[in-house]
Amino acid sequence: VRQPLELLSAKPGMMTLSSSRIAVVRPTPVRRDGLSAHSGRRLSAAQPISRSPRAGQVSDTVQIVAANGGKNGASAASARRACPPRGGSSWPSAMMPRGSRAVQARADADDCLPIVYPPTVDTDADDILEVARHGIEAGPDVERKRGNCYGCGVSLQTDFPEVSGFVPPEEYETKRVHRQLFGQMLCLRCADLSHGRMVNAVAGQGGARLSKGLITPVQLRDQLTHIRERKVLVVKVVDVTDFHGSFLNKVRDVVGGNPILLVLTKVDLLPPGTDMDALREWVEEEVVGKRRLTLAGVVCVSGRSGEGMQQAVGAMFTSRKGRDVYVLGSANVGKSTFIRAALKSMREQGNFYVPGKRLPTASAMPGTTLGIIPLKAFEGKGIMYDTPGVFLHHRMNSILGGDDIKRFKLGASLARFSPRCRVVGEDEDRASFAGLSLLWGPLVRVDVTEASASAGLVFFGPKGMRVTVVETASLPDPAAAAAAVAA
Ligand SMILES: Nc1nc2c(ncn2[C@@H]2O[C@H](COP(=O)(O)OP(=O)(O)OP(=O)(O)O)[C@@H](O)[C@H]2O)c(=O)[nH]1
Ligand SMILES: [Mg+2]
Repeated sequence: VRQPLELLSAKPGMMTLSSSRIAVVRPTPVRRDGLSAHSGRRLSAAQPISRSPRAGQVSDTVQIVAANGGKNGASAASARRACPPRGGSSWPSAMMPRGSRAVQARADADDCLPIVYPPTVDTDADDILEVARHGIEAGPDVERKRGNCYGCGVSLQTDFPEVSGFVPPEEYETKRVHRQLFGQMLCLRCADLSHGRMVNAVAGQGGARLSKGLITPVQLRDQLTHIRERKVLVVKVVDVTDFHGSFLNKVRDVVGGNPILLVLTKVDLLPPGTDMDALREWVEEEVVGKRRLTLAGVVCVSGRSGEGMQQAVGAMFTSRKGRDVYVLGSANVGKSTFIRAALKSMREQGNFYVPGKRLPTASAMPGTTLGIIPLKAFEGKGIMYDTPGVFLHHRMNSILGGDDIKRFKLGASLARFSPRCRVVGEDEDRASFAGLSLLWGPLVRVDVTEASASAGLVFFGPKGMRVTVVETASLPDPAAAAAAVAA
């Protein structure tokens, strides 16, 4: 628990949090029919996701959906600055909640994660931010050879096994002799990633320092600059569990006037019973109504379960009108998985010219795809391109290293937590959440300064992160704690 938090969009229905500051939670009364008690307007699509924290209680509900997202880079910076170095179970005592032993014991007993735990950020905070914001050329050059890895698109090299694009020299030579350097070889990193290992290739990701062979976020993004000069269909992939955080607000700067088909993916992670029509309606309101972004369509899919893929493929065929298709979005949203599922769906519909093997690598490590990967997905000339994800430094999965992403199961289905107003270790509920703090795993702290007696809090997040209620007064003042760390 490093810093206070900020509630970024104090709208009823759905909110995303960044690692910044939350001061007051002001719940909006919700009528039983799902309309706002204030305006009578229909509430957001998130409304049907959770009706009330407890059966029969419908009013005054605040929902917080997903722990990642948000926009506040400055506070992410200070949060990182407040992090002790790796190996830091030696979290300074000033940062520990008073009575944290009791909390810890209870947490262990409940099989929770430790409540006070520094993410293992192995970095100098200023380095990461410089890289994330301005991009600094990555360390010593690695001489890369002709040919690309079909999994991640990076050009091949035969000298540094620990760097992306490595293939053994003998294998490279054989393929070169047979003129099979393009679309035929998988680099060692991709093989590792597809076996579940979290191998990073991007400077700044999880605090990785600039070093040999790491690619910078700017180098990745620069590969997208030609898209606005071409006439193409853009498939913009957004992670439904982190809608605002993964949205890429400046998409028009990247794609120019090209038509955009919006794909909301990972819908399998939403709680059962989520109303997809309401979700789509809410998204259209967010995107077309508020951001004035013209869209060719909105589809909700799961690249993992295949749900919605037929509609997505249909929408793509209708909207592309002979153009090539670029699939883009922020890092780790599920672009490569979407492409794999789209190609599978096309093959199932009898399009056997679509490749069935040597497909882009998908993995839980942000920065899996490092180069543009062309795929012959359409009969005739049409090409579908997988692209490197755009790194957004505020996203939780950019801040955390690969091991912690795995440990907190950030990509796992959203579990629902409806904590009672009961402080850990006490026998009775408090009158309201006012004056209490909710510790969501080791990553998020919500201090509630005002709340009515009937206000409940419902959290949707990774199963590995439990919610624990403590008194705010038992926690250190965040500013003082940060100062103590700095000292
Ligand atoms: N549950 C679920 N997980 C998904 C879905 N789509 C992708 N994932 C997971 O999300 C993670 C990232 O998927 P990728 O397809 O590699 O994402 P990407 O956008 O290509 O990532 P980069 O190449 O790093 O930018 C992987 O762990 C996938 O298994 C989905 O529809 N449902
Ligand atoms: Mg990818």
